[in-house]
Amino acid sequence: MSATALQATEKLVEHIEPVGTFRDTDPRAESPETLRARLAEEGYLFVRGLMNLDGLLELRCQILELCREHGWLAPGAPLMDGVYSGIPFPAHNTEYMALYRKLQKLDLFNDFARSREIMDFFATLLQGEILCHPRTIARVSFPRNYGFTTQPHQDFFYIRGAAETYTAWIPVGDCPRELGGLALLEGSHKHGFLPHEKAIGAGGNGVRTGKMGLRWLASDFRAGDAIVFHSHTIHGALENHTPDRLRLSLDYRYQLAKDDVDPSSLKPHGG
Ligand SMILES: O=C(O)CCC(=O)C(=O)O
Repeated sequence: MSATALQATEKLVEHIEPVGTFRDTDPRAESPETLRARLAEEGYLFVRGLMNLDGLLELRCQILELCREHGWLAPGAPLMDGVYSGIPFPAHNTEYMALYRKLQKLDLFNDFARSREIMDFFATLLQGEILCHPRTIARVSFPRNYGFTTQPHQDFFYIRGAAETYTAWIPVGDCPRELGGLALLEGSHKHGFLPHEKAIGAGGNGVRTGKMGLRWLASDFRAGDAIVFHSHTIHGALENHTPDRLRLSLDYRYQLAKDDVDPSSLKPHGG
């Protein structure tokens, strides 16, 4: 969809323009109390090198093999570069979902959500037994497919249950800003759960943020980095401005096992 066509739609369309970068968090050098206080104050933790790199790259390889099988990769380009073939964007409900169902069955995609590094991280942060939601999500975002860019929203809109549920957004590979990484609205978790309206893009719902007076933040992610944020933290995706690269990413969710959980979080994503 062109920029002009996007403006003409009745649905919410915001072009996120970050004005600052994330503050780095290092759980090896900072105490759990410091991390908890930062999460409460800023609504997120940007953790460099949290994930196991070998596992992450193996997962990238497996997802890209599926993309190749479905004709999404440029023939002849190195697999791990994730270069788009340039075919018309796959129709969401048919072609995209046909690949996505296979992706969801990858053992590594599901096991990676419960890998030791991230479970230990949350157990230390939240001080208790952790439930990792079985509703694991992966995304393949296409270059310049602007009409499908995730709009600003709060994950609580989708997950309900305990507000103290946290998303870990993890790019499956390096993700510089031009590849369309995650951005979030600094301090927005303090505004509570806000009304959502119909929006373009993944998920199809969003929050209007223009009048909130808060700053959008984003950074370049390296493979292994993760950003963890509260279910009320408003976030969205930057546009993938690259000419030909696929952006692969994961959304995994975590909470204390003793807290309320909505049954939908226990079912697979996408039905
Ligand atoms: O990756 C995206 O486009 C959006 C991710 C997201 O909204 C989330 O992690 O909750």
